[in-house]
Amino acid sequence: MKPDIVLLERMMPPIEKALDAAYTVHYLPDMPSLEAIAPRVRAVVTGGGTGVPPDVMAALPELGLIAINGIGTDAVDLQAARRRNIHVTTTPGVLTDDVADMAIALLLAASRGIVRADRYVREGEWPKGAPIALGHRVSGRRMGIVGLGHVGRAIAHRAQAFGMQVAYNDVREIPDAGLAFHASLTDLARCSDILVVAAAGGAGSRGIVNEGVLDALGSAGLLINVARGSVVDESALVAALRDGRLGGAGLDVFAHEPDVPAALLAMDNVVLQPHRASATVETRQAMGEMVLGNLAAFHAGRPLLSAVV
Ligand code: 8YV
Repeated sequence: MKPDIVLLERMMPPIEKALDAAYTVHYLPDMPSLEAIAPRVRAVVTGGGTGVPPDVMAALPELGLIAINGIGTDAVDLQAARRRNIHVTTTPGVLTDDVADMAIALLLAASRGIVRADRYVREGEWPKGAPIALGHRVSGRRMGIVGLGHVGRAIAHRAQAFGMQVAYNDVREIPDAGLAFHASLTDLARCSDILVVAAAGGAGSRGIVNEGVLDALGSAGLLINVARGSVVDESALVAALRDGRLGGAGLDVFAHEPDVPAALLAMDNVVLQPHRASATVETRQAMGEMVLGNLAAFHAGRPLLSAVV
């Protein structure tokens, strides 16, 4: 008999096909209750942003594995997992480049007005000779990176190739980083034209990009977020953009996904993405294979491929 697993977030079709071949998959949003299957479920699969709601974790007494299709663990109660001897796995390494690419895509799109200009062409404004605002140069500008993990470093590498000056803030200085370190996030923002959020979500980073940081970035500054909406005080961000205290933003993540503040939808100095930084065929395939590998190892009693708990 195939083991039962609970799926909390859809995956790409070939991965779901492989899941279906090996497991009886219960897609949580389609289920009225977990009660009937709960005693048989030893593993759940979820996304980094979705995580596992506490009531779902509590409803599965035999749970032994939470396989995250992503690197963020902030939406899973890791302490509860440790207490209950539940393993938690992620998909490290394979999505770093795509997330860094998304940061650069948002940076270019917001700086050069790519989305606005696309609309200008589609809406027939070009032949009319309607005025369109100039963009801003990216090369030579100063980028501040919030969180210099794997993704932060990959963003730094790309920004340097664009001739940007890169500095960073993290909980502590990273000796071999080769980049200017600012112990204060406000100082980093003051010394940056563009602030890129690449820090892990969770209690330690909640709201660290606050009103003071946004004001330090200033009215010509640009905020890019490819990490977690929770790292930025979203109300302060909306207010700063509305009041012209911040120049623009490129956002892939939000505080209450999939809800995006209505005020942002009306701003054309803001570029919005629906949490898609790792959403390429190649990366989602590689992530899905890691999830499949972790599930198979767990059910066979072999060592897990990429356990964080
Ligand atoms: C994914 C993410 O979009 O890695 C993460 O933590 O949030 C993203 O890469 C997500 O995990 C898939 O839902």
